[in-house]
Amino acid sequence: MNPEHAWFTHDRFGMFVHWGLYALAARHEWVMSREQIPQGEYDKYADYFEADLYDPREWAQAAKNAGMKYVVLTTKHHDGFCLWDSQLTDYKAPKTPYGKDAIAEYVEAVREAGLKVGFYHSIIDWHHPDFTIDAIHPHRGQPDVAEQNAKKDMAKYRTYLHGQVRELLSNYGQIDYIFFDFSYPGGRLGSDFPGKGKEDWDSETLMAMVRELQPSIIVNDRLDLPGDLVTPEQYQPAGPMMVDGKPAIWEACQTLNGSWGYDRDNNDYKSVDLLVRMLVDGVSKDGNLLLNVGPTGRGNLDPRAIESLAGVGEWMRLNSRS
Ligand code: FUL
Repeated sequence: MNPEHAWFTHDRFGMFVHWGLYALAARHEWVMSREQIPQGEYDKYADYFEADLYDPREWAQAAKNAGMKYVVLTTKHHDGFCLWDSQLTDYKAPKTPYGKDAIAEYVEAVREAGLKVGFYHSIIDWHHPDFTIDAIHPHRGQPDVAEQNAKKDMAKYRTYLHGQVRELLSNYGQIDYIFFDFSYPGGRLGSDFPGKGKEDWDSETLMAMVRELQPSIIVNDRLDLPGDLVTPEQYQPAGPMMVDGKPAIWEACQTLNGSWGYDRDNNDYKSVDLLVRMLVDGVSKDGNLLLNVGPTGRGNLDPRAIESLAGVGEWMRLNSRS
């Protein structure tokens, strides 16, 4: 293990934050794909992105009170909307009524709270004009998909992807962790789910750039390349995880209620008891827990999430190590 990554297995517990335009729809971060919402319609959410209750200091405080030691925020999810002031697109928070670079504020607040700073970054992008329409793309049902795809050039998207990651890892000081997403089931050629894979992202070059820009960063395993850790999603592994027969660093990512993005009418919250058990279960198997919150479209944490985190915090105050 890289000794610079020792903090990660020591700290064990982090906060995942899924926040973007989908929070305004308030019914899951995949809403655009699930409901096959055309781009023109989905764009309207950007006109209402005011984020008037966005205060990343409150997020950081809630994380800290829960005993979490790092935070990982979506810079861009699959819908392609960027929370930072990217020079490579206008589809970004600074061009909404909110008008600012939300990532700059986030990084400052999290660092100030003494927590490690992480980014989640989607390598798929349903907004980019050169990103081909595939089986999960919101436009998959359109009658002229083949004609549209014939005009798209994934090489241009790749340049955009690399350029944006360069911005994120150059302009905000030290970034401790990056969670790339998404790995298509079956990779690029999975027969019942033709997707995309490391050739589409040029993952080797991307990974080399990440290491060059941020030598201490921890990178996950979703570029279709081995990373520094493995990331079981919404399940607890049966025991310590292994890769190629060797013990691996791993982190389960889990939701509070089954949705990553804000899902207003979903009351299916895990109990505090279950959340604590998941954390203990993971740590006992030498793993981390990255527990998600999905702030509302206005940027605040839902009271139900605050209550869950506070409950875990109570247990942590009596039982955690520093
Ligand atoms: C998945 C994504 O598709 C989900 O929306 C979420 O971001 C989860 C952490 O990773 O692959």
